[in-house]
Amino acid sequence: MFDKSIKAFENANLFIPGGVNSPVRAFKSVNMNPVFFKSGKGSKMTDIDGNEYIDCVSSWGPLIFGHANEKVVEAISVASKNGTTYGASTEIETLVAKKITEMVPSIEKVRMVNSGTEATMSAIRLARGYTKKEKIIKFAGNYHGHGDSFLIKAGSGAVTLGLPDSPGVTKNIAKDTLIANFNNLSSVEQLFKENKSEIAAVIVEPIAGNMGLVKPRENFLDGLRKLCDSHNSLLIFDEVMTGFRVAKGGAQEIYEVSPDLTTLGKIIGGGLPVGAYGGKQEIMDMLAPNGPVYQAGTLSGNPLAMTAGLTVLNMLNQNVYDKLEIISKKIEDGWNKNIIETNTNAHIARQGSMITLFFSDKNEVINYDDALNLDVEKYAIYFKKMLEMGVYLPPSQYECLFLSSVIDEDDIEKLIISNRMALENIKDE
Ligand code: KE4
Repeated sequence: MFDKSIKAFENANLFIPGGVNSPVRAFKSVNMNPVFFKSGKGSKMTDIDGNEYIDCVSSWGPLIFGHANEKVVEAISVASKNGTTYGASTEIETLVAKKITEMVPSIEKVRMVNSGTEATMSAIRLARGYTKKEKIIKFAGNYHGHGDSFLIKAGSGAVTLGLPDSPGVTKNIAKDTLIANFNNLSSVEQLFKENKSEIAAVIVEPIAGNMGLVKPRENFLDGLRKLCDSHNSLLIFDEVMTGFRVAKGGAQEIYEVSPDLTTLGKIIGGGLPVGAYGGKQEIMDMLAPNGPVYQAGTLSGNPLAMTAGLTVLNMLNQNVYDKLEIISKKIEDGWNKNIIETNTNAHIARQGSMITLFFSDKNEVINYDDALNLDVEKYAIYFKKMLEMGVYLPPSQYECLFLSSVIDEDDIEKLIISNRMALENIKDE
């Protein structure tokens, strides 16, 4: 079933560290060789052995309209005939920036970069420059990309591989990153008390997606807002995954809490490399060339990526989110029924089209400690069974599914039947 992928992985390992350009793709935590893909169309992906899968990862979020969406492909091919990059300004950058400010009211100005990591790294530098303070608070299990300041108790691929604190991050950097517990306001209050006026910013995934999906508890985000206001620190919402995914205005629209800065990525690139950070004009205007905080990028605002991103953003309307909700709810309900009827120790967390099926004795995961107690071995068996039945899930229990709007009724039926068979199979293991 995977002969060509196995060969391709051997070959990749000759030239690429770990055979991959991003660790989670190595399938290490699901104890199997990674699958190599050759094409995608709509809700399907095909690997180099010719196996077809329903894609439940959507490239970790960007592909909200599925693979090779006609409008996106057409827009990119037209744009590419005029060239691929100029290293100089283009009007489409302004159109994307304007669109983002219209969709996310807390963003008055926005700067484009090339990845979510660049967005979060730049946002905390800006916060430090603006507040003239040096420390930041992040949350155990949150992942904000691979910037040095964030690789402390990081989620996603870091926790997946058991590397939440990476070598290479100096003590001097690490000392300025304070760790709080997600959904635990008193852990944040305590850090503010111990570090008085030294905290530049609190950065949080408003809906955590890198320890599996963990929603904020009542008043958690509002409590962070109040703490930042009373200590003259900035609140940064890392919406690289949730932005334009869970609602047009992201998590901040759903939970009605306005951050000072927001980081974005994934969907705004329409499948091409894009990140962005934005917020209050007064803060953003601290950035060079007007202000003293420096940040730059050769391909930032690249015209192809902007074209793909704007095409996707222009297609996002309430009907899309309503459709995603119907699709996601049907899958959640079908899987919950299977969990009950197979008497499996598992439960589902969902926010819109972001879903995680947790293998756990507990009936909810609310923080990193809960996440560390998940049955990752059972998840690995489940992942493999679903893969063999033609369903592509995130190769880690510490990630989310990202469903696309092109998942149809046949896909839904197959996702529910496959889940049932995989859960029954696990019982027999
Ligand atoms: P990138 O640098 O990978 O574009 O974005 C970093 C990032 C920042 N903030 C949040 C909340 C994120 O989830 C991410 C990256 N997401 C992971 C998936 N959980 C990327 C997958 C990977 O590392 O290959």
